[in-house]
Amino acid sequence: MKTTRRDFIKISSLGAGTIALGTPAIKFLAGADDSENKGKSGAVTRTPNYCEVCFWNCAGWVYKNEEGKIWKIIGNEDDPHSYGRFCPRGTGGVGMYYDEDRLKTPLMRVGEPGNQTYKEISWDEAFEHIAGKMKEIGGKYGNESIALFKHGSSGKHFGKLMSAFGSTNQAGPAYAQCKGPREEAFALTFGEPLHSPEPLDIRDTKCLVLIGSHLGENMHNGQVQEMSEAIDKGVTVITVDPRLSTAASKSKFWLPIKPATDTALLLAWINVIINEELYDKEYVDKLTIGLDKLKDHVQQYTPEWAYGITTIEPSQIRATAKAMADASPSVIVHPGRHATWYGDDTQRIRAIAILNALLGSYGRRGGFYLPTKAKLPGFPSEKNPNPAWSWRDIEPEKYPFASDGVTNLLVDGSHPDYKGKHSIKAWFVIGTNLPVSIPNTKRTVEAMDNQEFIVVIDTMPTEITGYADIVLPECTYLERYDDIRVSPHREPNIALRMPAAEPKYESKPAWWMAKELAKRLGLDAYFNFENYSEVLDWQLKQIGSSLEEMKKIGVKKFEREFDDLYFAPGEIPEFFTGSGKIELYSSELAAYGFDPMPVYKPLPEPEAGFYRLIYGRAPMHTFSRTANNPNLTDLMKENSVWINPKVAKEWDLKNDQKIWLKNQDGAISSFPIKVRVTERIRWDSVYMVHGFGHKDKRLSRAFGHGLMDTEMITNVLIDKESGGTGMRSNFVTFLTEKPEKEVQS
Ligand SMILES: Nc1nc2c(c(=O)[nH]1)N[C@H]1C(S)=C(S)[C@@H](COP(=O)(O)OP(=O)(O)OC[C@H]3O[C@@H](n4cnc5c(=O)[nH]c(N)nc54)[C@H](O)[C@@H]3O)O[C@H]1N2
Ligand SMILES: Nc1nc2c(c(=O)[nH]1)N[C@H]1C(S)=C(S)[C@@H](COP(=O)(O)OP(=O)(O)OC[C@H]3O[C@@H](n4cnc5c(=O)[nH]c(N)nc54)[C@H](O)[C@@H]3O)O[C@H]1N2
Ligand code: SF4
Ligand SMILES: [Mo]
Repeated sequence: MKTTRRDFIKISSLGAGTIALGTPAIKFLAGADDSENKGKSGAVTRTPNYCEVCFWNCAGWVYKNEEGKIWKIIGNEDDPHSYGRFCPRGTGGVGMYYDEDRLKTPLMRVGEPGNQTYKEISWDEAFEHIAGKMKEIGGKYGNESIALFKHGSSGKHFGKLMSAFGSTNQAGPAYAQCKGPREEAFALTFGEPLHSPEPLDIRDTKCLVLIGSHLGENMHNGQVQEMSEAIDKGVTVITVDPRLSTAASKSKFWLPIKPATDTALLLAWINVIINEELYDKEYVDKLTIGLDKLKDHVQQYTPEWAYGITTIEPSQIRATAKAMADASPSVIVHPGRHATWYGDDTQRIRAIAILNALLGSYGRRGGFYLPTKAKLPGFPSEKNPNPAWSWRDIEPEKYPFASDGVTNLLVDGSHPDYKGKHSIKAWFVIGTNLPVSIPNTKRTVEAMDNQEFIVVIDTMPTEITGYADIVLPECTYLERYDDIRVSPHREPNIALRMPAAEPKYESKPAWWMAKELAKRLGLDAYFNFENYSEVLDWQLKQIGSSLEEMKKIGVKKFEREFDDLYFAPGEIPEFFTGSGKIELYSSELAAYGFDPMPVYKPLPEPEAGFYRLIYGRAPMHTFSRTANNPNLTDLMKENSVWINPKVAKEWDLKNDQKIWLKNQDGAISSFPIKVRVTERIRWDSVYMVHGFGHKDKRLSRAFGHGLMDTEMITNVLIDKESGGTGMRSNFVTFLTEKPEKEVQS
């Protein structure tokens, strides 16, 4: 039966469990339908914004009703990230604004560190105290000893403040807990990382290979919509996943691989494509380097060899290799995004990059297009001082290919067991819930306990705020200006975020906090504006627009400067690699003592009675940030643990039964989780959605609902090239009785 876009979208929402479709406020991928506004009085107003519920940053319109209350958010039709439609989380962003559990005032810890009692203080007191501490700690150990952990738009404002203060010890989970290894693997192969949104020409592809990138549950909007379009046009989807994901259920081929063995499958595919001469000869000949070496290298990796490792039949491996080659060059072996799986992640994604190179998909229609972006000049400001050292110096030999701050390296430099010269003594944390986003929470907490001072800037009382000496309440993205969104895409485009309402309670935007702190640190010159709108207006005017114009249109697209969305026929481009070619064999990796071509290395297996813990996304939630959102908890209030019927039978587990989990290191979950017995998961693994099982009681809807996967992730396999933290190396067993354990909040 032919699948239509409508089916795909419907199924992707049903596949993930219990959600009520059609509630007026939240529709799945709600369109930019304005009809509800027709006939209303002129008092209905709309302001442009781009969504912060996830980092796809879709641009949309925030509507206020006749009473001036924020009422709904819909997509902006000119926006290439959303194509005018929002996902349930984006629509539900309204709930973030109305959440009555929000942080409301600045808070200061009362009493000893570790004591979680806070008193309300004024903004003035907060800034005086923080600036005093920064000067004191900076004076004792150097300004570099103050680190910044950040994620999201508001992190950038504190990034500016810290750089002006003299610390480039800045990092976010979007690198070492997410796409770090992928970025380095693509940079090593093609000379450039992929960035976000990834330049995948999904709408024109003929074959899409998803290797644990579960589009449909991973709701990266533009990609999901382009995939739906491709499905309408009859694309061949090949999904490699130990779980029958939504995408797998829509695929021509589902390869239910044994987890942790993907590199073996990728190498076998490379073997078939080279040996059966299925690769794009002209492209490989002219644009790449190292084919002969690669050919020799993969002779050992036959489909028959891979079968014993991956459990995927050789005939399936050959058939899928053929399907990719038939579609070449309009084929995408999806690079994934959350790439930190098994500690061999740069190498695994190098295999993906190599496969794309052999298929000639990079720079070709239906493969990877060549993105472009608007050139928005920075607001004039003082030059930053040169710090004496930075995150790389914490462990100079480690992670030579890391091109961005490594969060876990900052944790290492903050930990009491650190013996080097470059200790971290204080943390600023903005927009990231570190105890749940960085694996091995115990170590993160030890590092925090070892700090002289911690400031957390958040919108909600999530776990991280409990470790702060000072908590600063940020207003939501619906109540503030932030930087213009400038992202790479098929055409240059920009989007505006502006406040739709005044900040609720005493919350404030991060740009204002950074500016106020700068004032008290004598760094005013770096923040020489009164309101952030001045910065935006100045920048926009440099590129022929203005704040006034952007307030009306929200998104502006520009012409592409050159007609170079794809390589021209016969063109031999130069790549930013050492050789100027696409490197099938990487001399750079070899020079640093790493495998120049990917090698399969077996990983530890679970003991009897234990199952590999794998995790992923649900369409209606983002990480841990939405678990308390009233609109989204209505759609899904807790996660469940997927268990294969064979295993459930052995353990006598029933659907909806509540169980606790224990991992290989004896870590026991704080809360129980409901069992979901399903054929959709292999017998050797269990699966859950990340982001539930909150431990802070101030999150009234999220506290104690479901289980936090991070609690079970104590064994971390670090990618030696990039520093990415592999998190899928943990094994759990089931406890059917409530364990003796105190739950702390
Ligand atoms: N176990 C496990 N760990 C993971 C993952 C996983 O799947 N499982 N996924 C990894 C991936 S891919 C990523 S990208 C990271 C994500 O890591 P994080 O971005 O740390 O994820 P969240 O859990 O959503 O935490 C976001 C925090 O920012 C706050 N926040 C939200 N909006 C704002 C705002 O506008 N201003 C401010 N100041 N704060 C705000 C939220 O309240 C919350 O405390 O996690 C990584 N870690
Ligand atoms: N709704 C929603 N969408 C999101 C987010 C969100 O929080 N919510 N977060 C966004 C962010 S920042 C990121 S990084 C992306 C992450 O999303 P992706 O990069 O697309 O996916 P992952 O989370 O790595 O992959 C999860 C899938 O990998 C499968 N898997 C587990 N182990 C293995 C294995 O060994 N081999 C293979 N082949 N598959 C395996 C799981 O069964 C699951 O289906 O999602 C983005 N989109
Ligand atoms: S994909 Fe959804 S949550 Fe993410 S930015 Fe777009 S609308 Fe917001
Ligand atoms: Mo991510």
